[in-house]
This record gives sequence, C-alpha cells and structure tokens, in this order.
Amino acid sequence: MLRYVVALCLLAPSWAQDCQVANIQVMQDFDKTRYTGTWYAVGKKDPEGLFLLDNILATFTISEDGQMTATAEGRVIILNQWELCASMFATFMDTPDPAKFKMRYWGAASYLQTGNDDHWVIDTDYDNYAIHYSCRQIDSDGTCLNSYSFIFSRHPTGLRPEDQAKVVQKKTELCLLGKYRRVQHTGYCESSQSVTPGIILGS
Ligand code: RTL
Repeated sequence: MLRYVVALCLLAPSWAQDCQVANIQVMQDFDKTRYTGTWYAVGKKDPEGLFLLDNILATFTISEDGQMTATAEGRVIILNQWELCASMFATFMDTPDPAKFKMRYWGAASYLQTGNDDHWVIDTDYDNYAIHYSCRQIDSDGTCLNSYSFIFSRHPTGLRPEDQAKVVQKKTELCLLGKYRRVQHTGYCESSQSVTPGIILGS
C-alpha cells in the first residue's frame, strides 16, 4: 500500500506538469462574487501579436442577470507608433466548470482589438492574488501553442511576499515559468489622455 502512495506522490507533480491544456487544474469552487472589484496586473505572459503593454488593471462586476462582466485598461501601441491607453470591455459566459469562462471582449474605440478567448482562473485567495490563464490555440499534441496569462494583485505595489511561492508553483504547473514579465504601473492610464493617441498630444 505504502509503495502505491509513494509512487502516486512521485507521479502527481509530473502529471500536473505534462503541459496538456486538458490537464490544467483550475480554482476549485470558484466564487465569481468574491472575485469582483479591481485587480492590478503585476505580471504577464504575452500571446502572439498585439497585446496590453503595461499599466494594466481589470475590474470585474456581476451584472443583474448574474453574468460576470469586466472592464480593463492598459497601455498599447497600435499601428507601430500610436501609444494610447486602451479601454476594454468584456462579458463572460459561464461553463460547467465555475472557474472556466468564455470571454468576449472589445475596445471603447473601433480600432481596438476584439475577440473571443477562454478565461480560466487558475488560483486566487480573492483578497490578494489571482492567476489567470488563456490558451488561444491548442497544438495537435494537446499542449498550448499560443497562450497568455496574468498575475493579478489587489495591491498596485505587487504581490505580498507570502503569495510568491504559490504563484511560482502555479506558473510551473502552467508550463510558463520564466515566460512572465513584470507589469509596470506608472499612472499612464490615470491621466486624461485615455483613448486619445499620444502622438497627437505629443506625449
Ligand atoms: C482581461 C480580463 C478583463 C477584461 C479583458 C481582458 C483582456 C483584454 C485584452 C485586451 C487587448 C487589447 C489590445 C488592444 C490593441 O488593439 C483578460 C485583462 C478585456 C486581451 C491588444
């Protein structure tokens, strides 16, 4: 019996890290009500192509019909030179797994990206940190070809030291350890230039 337990314990981590999208563990009994409010992105792993650069924050709400919705903002560069603060909106469709959503998103301006992405909550304590993951394209071997992921904090200053080990563990399970970049918060999206191309204002 003990031999089986030891074998299982040895196998468990490698099984969790086989990089198969279908085997990714998400937050158990996710409670979207406790997830509402503002989250600051403190780390991110980019997908292919255009993406939010920095000063990224997301605010989640539950609408009257119980559906989760969100607004997000972040600095982007479009058409190779236009720097602006993108104001984004999203609605989330529930799925049988409470931590897995189908997200439809669009921008406040027509030239901003629109799309449909998976939106998975991998782990959160609701009050301090959250780990998000989205795979845009699954490879023929079941691993992810094009993913993005955010490390969110309730605190704009970053993660609490006591949450860091948990985040490293989850990044490892997602097979994305070493692929994240820190997200700067400089106040860029707090000024009045939101949605107005910086090049016009000369900023
Ligand atoms: C996250 C959760 C909260 C709501 C939304 C999200 C994703 C936003 C994305 C925006 C991309 C914008 C670009 C604009 C340039 O045209 C996951 C933060 C909407 C992916 C690339």
